Amino acid sequence: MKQPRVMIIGAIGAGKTTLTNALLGMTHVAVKTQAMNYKDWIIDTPGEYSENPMFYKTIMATSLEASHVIFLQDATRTTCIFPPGFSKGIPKRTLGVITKIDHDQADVKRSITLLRRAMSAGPIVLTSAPNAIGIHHIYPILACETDEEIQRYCHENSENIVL
Ligand SMILES: Nc1nc2c(ncn2[C@@H]2O[C@H](COP(=O)(O)OP(=O)(O)O)[C@@H](O)[C@H]2O)c(=O)[nH]1
Ligand SMILES: [Mg+2]
Repeated sequence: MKQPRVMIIGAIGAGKTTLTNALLGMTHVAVKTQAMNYKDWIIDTPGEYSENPMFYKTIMATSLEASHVIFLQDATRTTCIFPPGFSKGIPKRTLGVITKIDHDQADVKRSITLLRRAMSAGPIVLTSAPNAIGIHHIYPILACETDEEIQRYCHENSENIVL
């Protein structure tokens, strides 16, 4: 199995760094900072890159170094910062992650609708970092080699994953 290398994009405060740390803790790999936002097999991007269209080119260019791009959507947010169809400009496998589903203000259904506009294909995993919900499904999905494998995994774990 090839080690995935994933870039995480999303708004400021959406939970990118929290998710990065949870994923790295979970897979028991040493955290070695290779450059500013490179943490082992994860590229944790600043939220400004997703929020400011001036940085879209940087996102596109950096995605070339990754095998996958994770689109993060904060369940408490009423808007999605990515423009419609944004994932079409990124020639990599995409995975959606909804964060903060534990929050009082979370609206999971709304988040899925918002995220689908930006990310047309790929599964969406529902997560809560403090409650350790959903996060353990991310690595197995990234490790899948084919779309069929992804679909099988998602159907078997459909309580926290939407296809
Ligand atoms: N309730 C809740 N808070 C979260 C969750 N994930 C992240 N947070 C909080 O959201 C805030 C921003 O998280 P951070 O990872 O720094 O966001 P980033 O700017 O996208 O890197 C922090 O206070 C986190 O503790 C979650 O799943 N549930
Ligand atoms: Mg951060």
